[in-house]
Amino acid sequence: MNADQARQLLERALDEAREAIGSAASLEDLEAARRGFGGKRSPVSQVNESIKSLAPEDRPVVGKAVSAYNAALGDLVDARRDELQVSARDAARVRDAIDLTEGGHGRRRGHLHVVTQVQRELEDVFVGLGFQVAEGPEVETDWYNFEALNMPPAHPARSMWDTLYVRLGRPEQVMLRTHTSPVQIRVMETRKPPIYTVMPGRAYRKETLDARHSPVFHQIEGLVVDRGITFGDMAGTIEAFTRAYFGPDKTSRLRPSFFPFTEPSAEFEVTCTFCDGAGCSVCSRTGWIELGGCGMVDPNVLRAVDIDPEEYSGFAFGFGLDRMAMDRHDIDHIKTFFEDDVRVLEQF
Ligand code: FA5
Repeated sequence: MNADQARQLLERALDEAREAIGSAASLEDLEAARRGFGGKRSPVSQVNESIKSLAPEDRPVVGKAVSAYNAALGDLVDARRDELQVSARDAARVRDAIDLTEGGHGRRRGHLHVVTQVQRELEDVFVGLGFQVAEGPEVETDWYNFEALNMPPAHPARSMWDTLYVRLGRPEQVMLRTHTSPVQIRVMETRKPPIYTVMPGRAYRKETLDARHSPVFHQIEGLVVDRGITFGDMAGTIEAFTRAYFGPDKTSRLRPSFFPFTEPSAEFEVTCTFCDGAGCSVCSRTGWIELGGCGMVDPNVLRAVDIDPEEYSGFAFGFGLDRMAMDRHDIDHIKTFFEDDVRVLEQF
């Protein structure tokens, strides 16, 4: 063998090696190809053996060709090994993947909290009556929670709501809203009449927890402002809501009350859902359950938001969602809603 023949042999061998290595489908195939083209019985081994019998000037030339061949073969093997390892990892990932959506012990889906269910149902009823739904912040300023609602600083009616203040700005100027009524002001500031809106949300009071009082609870507020709105419209709306929500056999009644932001004001009650009005322990034998407060929007409130009380009148109401959920589902303590015991909540 001379130097030219040796070079041609190595070139051919490298072409064949490239072909075999490229089509190796596994690490075992690759190892077999590496041995076939670089091992003891391979063409390069033959060439290596022949170096000592070459003419002295050809020996370094062929020696370099052998080194180049070995380096190229090594690169081909390394590249193919990388490819095979990546595709083996991908295959393992697909094979071993765990479907996290499957769930280990049958499928258990959550559902809305019972108070949220009541809130959504009420929203639906009021939307059906032509109302819109609005929301406001739970942290409020004195202006929205009290002053614009016809309770100037030091007004005695402020004591109707034991307030939790937030340490922000001037003392006692920022608070957790004590009711959803401040959202009335926010709605009237941003929209001109006609206004037909309900405003559900959380309220907070500095109160001791008992069966029907919680320091955090939920209310839904209603506000109507339009031309020629009367007390009769309010009573009719409350009656329409009562029948739509509690059923056509239930009715509502109003009893005189006081709220600084409505005049006249009333408390509204609905037929006791437990005894259908016959009288039971839940309704203290009266046949009626109190839902919340209502009344005609006080002209001072309209003036505070630049609505002319000579042109427009309105009514508002606000009632507690937690107590409605309690009465509907026979739940005897309001804390049930905040303890978040799934075993209890999943029953509703
Ligand atoms: C108000 O909060 C007035 N903003 C309602 C109102 C709105 C009157 C618009 C006129 C016009 P009152 O404090 O009575 O009113 O609360 C209304 C309802 O919220 C109560 O009837 C009760 O159902 C619920 N509620 C009040 N405090 C709590 C409490 N600590 N825990 C659970 N529910 C409560």
